[in-house]
Amino acid sequence: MKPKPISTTLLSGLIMVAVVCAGGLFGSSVRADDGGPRLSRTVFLSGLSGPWDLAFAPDGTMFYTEKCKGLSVRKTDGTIRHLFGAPGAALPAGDFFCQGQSGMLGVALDPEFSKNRFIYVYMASNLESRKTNRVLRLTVAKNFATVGDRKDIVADIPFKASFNRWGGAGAHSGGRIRFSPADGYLYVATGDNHDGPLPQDLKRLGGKVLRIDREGKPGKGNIDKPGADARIFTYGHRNVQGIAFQPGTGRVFVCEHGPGHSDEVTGLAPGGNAGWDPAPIKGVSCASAYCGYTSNRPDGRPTSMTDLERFPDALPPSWTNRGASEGMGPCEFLSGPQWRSLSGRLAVGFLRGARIELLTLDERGMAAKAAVVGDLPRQRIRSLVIGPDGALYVAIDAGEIWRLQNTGE
Ligand SMILES: [Ca+2]
Repeated sequence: MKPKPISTTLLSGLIMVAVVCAGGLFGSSVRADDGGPRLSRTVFLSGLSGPWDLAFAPDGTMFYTEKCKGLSVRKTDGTIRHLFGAPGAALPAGDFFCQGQSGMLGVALDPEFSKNRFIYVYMASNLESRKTNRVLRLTVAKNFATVGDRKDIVADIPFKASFNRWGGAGAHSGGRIRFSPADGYLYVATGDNHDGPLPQDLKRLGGKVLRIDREGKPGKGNIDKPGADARIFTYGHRNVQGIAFQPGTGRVFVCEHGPGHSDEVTGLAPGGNAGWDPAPIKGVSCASAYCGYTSNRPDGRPTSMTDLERFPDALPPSWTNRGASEGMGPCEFLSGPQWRSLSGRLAVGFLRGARIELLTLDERGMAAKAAVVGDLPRQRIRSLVIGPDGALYVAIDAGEIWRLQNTGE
């Protein structure tokens, strides 16, 4: 999210999605009402440093990442142990570093964790002279005190190595990782690194959603295009921060930062192009050859998050925040009887927007309604995860993890 859009003032939590979209291309833009549901909130953990993501074992043991510290675990008796990453961890990683938006980001547990004890993290690594983002698999000891057997299952996700006109090193790294309960594959969100051609480049892994097995091998039914890296599920993304699987359908939705004019929620389909192409079109020049904050086209219109003129088959967004980009972050479906009438809604967190919205999707996967969760402190929302107890756990940049429940309706 850089540079900052002009007026960013939010009035009483209203989203400024405003514009009714021309041609009906984005019929999914809906304005949130701010009289949305109120959830009960307790602070589950505090005193953390930049918590980025969390994942639960079936018994309630919680693993969490902190961007510059690494991976830690909170056992069900409340004890905490720093497992992996920075010095002081049970297993330090000499190649781990944090810079800009990068560091120890997503975490996911293997669907068969109880049997294989596998955990996965997404982290920045300087193991090779060219820094990359990696997906690592580790094995957790029975007593949760240590991890070992590191295996780097994806080692070649691009990393923005140096500052340019558009921001510092480590920008736009994506970083969310989630296993699909429907197909058992690991989905990996990557970012465009402020690199113009990267999202539409099918040989490189930035600006993509990858879909792989637990060894890092391509999933069956991924992209089917000549020369494409077979680990790619969808391409043409800017900086996906949230991955969520719809209960009942198993369909995957991603939540993505916009460049100052629109964040997006998008339902994915194999091989789909999400329509982001910040490379200059012929006759246009952009600083550092990246048009993501300006225009990639001769007529000067802002580079579109979903360019349906140039990519008519692009994946249409389910929801778009066309008034401003507010740093859309994580997303997660609410599911289960404890959510009552809210079950099935997609919870979406915002960083700069500092709120959680609940989207109601129609049968096509398009947002039909949106509501802001009421009475929450205004904090940058970094991660949303449903725990084994059915509650929604929320990591905020200010160093806390909350537990939200529906006790109101
Ligand atoms: Ca898009």
